[in-house]
Amino acid sequence: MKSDECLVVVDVQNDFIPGGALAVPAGDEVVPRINRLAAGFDNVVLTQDWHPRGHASFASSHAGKKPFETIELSYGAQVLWPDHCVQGTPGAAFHSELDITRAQLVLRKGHHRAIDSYSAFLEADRRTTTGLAGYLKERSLSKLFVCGLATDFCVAWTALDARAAGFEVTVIEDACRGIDLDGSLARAWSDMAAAGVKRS
Ligand code: VGL
Ligand code: ZN
Repeated sequence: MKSDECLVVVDVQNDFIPGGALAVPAGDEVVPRINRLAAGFDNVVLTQDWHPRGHASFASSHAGKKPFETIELSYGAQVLWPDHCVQGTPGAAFHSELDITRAQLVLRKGHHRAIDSYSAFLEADRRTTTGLAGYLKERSLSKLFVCGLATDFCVAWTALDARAAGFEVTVIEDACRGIDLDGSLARAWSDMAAAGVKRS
């Protein structure tokens, strides 16, 4: 428990839990683990996937497209998802057993209709920032411990962008669960290792 350390809890929201619109297998298992972890940190930040209706990452926004297909958007390839984490809906809410009382910041991302954001730092156009790096730097939180859902999407992109922004980053594997779409989980771990993300 050090004052330069921060636990970053990624997207532990109902739609990513079994029964939700974009369920991550065994996603619920991270909840008690994260609650235990959070009790040991002075600094805790949560992220929340927070899309407007008709978001560009939803298959339903593109005629003839189905979830899990990939299309080209102005900024590049985009996987299409079922409608999920729509602002203000129960699916976008945090899991009811996630203990968020000690969280100091809830960073919402993916709120621009035309741009997705797996990363809590940089949106999918790779230009628009969320402001999180500035927040953490102003608070001198240089060592980040990342957990949550999903390992191979929002956790991995967040960890990679955190490294690129100069943070020391550890992903806590047993407090994450992945989607694993066409080998994405193995790819995420090798990309993170190559970028100097620690795995614990
Ligand atoms: C996520 C796909 C779409 C995630 C968010 O939290 O990993 N994945 N939106
Ligand atoms: Zn999303």
